[in-house]
Amino acid sequence: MNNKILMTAAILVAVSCTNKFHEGHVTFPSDATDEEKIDLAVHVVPSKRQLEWQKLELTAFTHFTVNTFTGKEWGDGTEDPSVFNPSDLDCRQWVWTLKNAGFKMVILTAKHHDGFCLWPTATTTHSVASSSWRDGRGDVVKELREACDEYGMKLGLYLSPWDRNAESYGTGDAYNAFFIAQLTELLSNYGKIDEVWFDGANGEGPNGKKQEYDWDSILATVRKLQPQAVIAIYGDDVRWVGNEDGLGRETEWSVTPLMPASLHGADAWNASLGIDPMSKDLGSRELLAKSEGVFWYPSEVDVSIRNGWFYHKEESPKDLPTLVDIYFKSVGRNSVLLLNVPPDTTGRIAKADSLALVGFHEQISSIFDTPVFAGKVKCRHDGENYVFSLKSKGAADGRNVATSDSNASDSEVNVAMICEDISHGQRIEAFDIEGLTDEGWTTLATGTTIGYKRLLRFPTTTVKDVRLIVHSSRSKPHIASFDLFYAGGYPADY
Ligand code: FUL
Repeated sequence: MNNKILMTAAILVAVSCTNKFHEGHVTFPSDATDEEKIDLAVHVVPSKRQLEWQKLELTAFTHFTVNTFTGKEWGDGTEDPSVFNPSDLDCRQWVWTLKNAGFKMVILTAKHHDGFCLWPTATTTHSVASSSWRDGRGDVVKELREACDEYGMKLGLYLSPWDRNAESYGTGDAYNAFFIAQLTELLSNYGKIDEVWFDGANGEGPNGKKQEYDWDSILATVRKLQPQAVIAIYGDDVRWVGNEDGLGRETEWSVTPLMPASLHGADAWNASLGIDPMSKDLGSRELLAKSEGVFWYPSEVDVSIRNGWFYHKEESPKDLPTLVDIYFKSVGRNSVLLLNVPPDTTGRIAKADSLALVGFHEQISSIFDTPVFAGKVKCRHDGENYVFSLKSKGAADGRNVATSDSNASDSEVNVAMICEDISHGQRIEAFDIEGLTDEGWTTLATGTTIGYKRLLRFPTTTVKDVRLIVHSSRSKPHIASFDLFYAGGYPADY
């Protein structure tokens, strides 16, 4: 081989190294420079199941158990199973209501901290089989499964690791075997499960002992039985956003040095970086420089439509502006929204909650169904910034566009939606949205991260054209879409 060929081969290797994508996580070489760390972080991409999950955008929780009937938020495990007696359980009504409100998955609390199981498990008598509901022959998980199949809804399951009823809780191996047996039943007998939710809330057992979980075996059970399911919170696919208020961060990185708590050494790793799921900064360049690796660990925003996670008749659903605000601050901040809609004591979603969901869906649809500006994006580099403008009229995906010729007339806009193509990782760090007004190009909104989806609201402005200026990106940005909308007078105060 002559020198020229050798050099070409070396360049090809170098190029293919920087272009190599890492699914899920990457460990930095010990001698990596800060720049090399950034470059590696850019090439961390979601796994297939993480990507599918991210696209759902709207997912729902249904918190339902003995607490629904006792009025508690955390049962203590001493509840008499006979208190569980919904008079008119109707999972079809749950799924129909959620489906019509735009939700793509429903996650049921198959077992909450009180240990009561909503399916007739062989692992304990503390379940629906001991309740008076349907003479002990009912199975909520099965009924929900059937309703999901009927309406084309994905199903996820919440199984609380903390169990205040199980005698073995806190003993280590015995409880791990019990927990894995429950998980095995749920993941073997109820068809395709797309998300498994392991709550971070954990307390001591009745004997005062803290349970040492065998997370390796627990996660391996999910991977073996339902490989397409994402594992949330105590899992390495989906990260708790860090609050229960419906708030994603203004700067929300899906690629982060935060090590999922279920992985070995996570406590020490995260402590050495001074971070936890609630930290404000989970992805800055400074943090990457201190870290030895990064994870694709995207944020899920869990919040309840009411104050409590369980139904309490004295509580009411959040009002429409609050729900729409939550949408903008979760889905619109690079997160999946997991909105809890708790069934009531009849076993149905209460009318007030259904109406709140109808209003929410109508408002979101009225804003986003008809973009004012949309189309294929054209990118150029002006020597300093990447500038994206809209190449053609009409939305790339065939939706109607309110202004058929964006150059022909002035149009009012007050909402922007930008999406990065995250199959190339997450890259953008700072951007402006500009509109062409009678005074020339004017800044409409400013932001930091984009990720899967970023929504911004700004005062209504009349513009002839729009463009996105990316001031800072970790590598060449890949914009999947850039659309502008007019939300009536709705977000006028932002
Ligand atoms: C928390 C739990 O303690 C709450 O009861 C609820 O299930 C929420 C989603 O997670 O950690």
